[in-house]
Amino acid sequence: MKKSDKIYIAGHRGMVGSAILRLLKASDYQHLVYRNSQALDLRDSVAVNRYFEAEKPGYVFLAAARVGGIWANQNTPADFIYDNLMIQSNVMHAAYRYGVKKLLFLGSSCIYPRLAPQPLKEEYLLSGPLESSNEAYAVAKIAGIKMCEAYHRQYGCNFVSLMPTNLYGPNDNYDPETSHVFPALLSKIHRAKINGEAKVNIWGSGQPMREFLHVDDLAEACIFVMQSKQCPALLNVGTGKDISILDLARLMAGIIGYEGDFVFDRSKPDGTPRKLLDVSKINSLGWKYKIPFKTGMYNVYQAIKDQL
Ligand code: GFB
Repeated sequence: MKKSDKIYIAGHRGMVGSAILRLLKASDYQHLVYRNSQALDLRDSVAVNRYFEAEKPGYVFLAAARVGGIWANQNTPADFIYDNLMIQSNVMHAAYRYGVKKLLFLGSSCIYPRLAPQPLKEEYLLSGPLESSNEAYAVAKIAGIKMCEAYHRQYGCNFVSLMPTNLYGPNDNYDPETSHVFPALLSKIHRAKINGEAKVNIWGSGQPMREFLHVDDLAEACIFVMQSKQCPALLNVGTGKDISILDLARLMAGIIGYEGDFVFDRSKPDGTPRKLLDVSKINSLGWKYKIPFKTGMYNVYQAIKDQL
């Protein structure tokens, strides 16, 4: 991928897409194209093909998706499976039809079986039942991975899939109902401090383990993989370290300066007990995360606290 190549970032306003766009601009890629969802609804195959016919990008970062935390996934599974299947299928098929040189598809660590051995290796895909709370999203993303492989096998398309762990960073979703745990707890603990509340509500038991990667590290991994001549069809990307939800809350409280207690709302789901990624494959290719968790968390909080 040269600086002068035309690069399409699908989902450029989302947390991942905007991080990729930021890094491409900072790295002096001069021919970046993108459209917001009002101008181009990626669920509309006619509109997507018209866009590809007009733009004919050389490279595509497929970061457009319907995403959300455990509660959104559990309550709106039809939206998650429909939107994600439509978006990814339209973009991949148009990328094939209009001769895209390479496409990078973004999935998620929830594609792996609920109780697969940890850390999760790429080869564990489809080796067991999925976590029920986000099965619709996971099945859509697994279909995307298989579509990349099928288009490679039948048409020789250079389509690869990257599976990030839980993410945090700029441009996250802070809605209390639909957000992921990182922004949700950061917001709840901040507000508890400001309002002098004695307790903060943690959904579930606080025992599940989660791994968190800064989205700027993910953006670097995406460009690294796009530039790689030979890379596996499916690659995990993460830090290889995880933390319990309770310890995450305690770490956040330390950074925010909150000294209250935590209470557990067991009416909310825990989801997968653990989903630590094995990142040895991408590490062996030469990419490793850089942003230490506590530093990343501190920087995110400083940037967002006045808006919480
Ligand atoms: O990040 P999260 O919503 O999704 O929840 P997953 C992670 C854990 O944090 C769960 C707990 O055990 C939640 O019960 N948690 C505690 C909270 N307090 C809160 C809170 O206030 N809000 C939220 N949201 N969680 C997602 C998938 O699973 O992982 C997505 O549903 C995607 O599809 C994403 O794959 C990466 O980590 O469980």
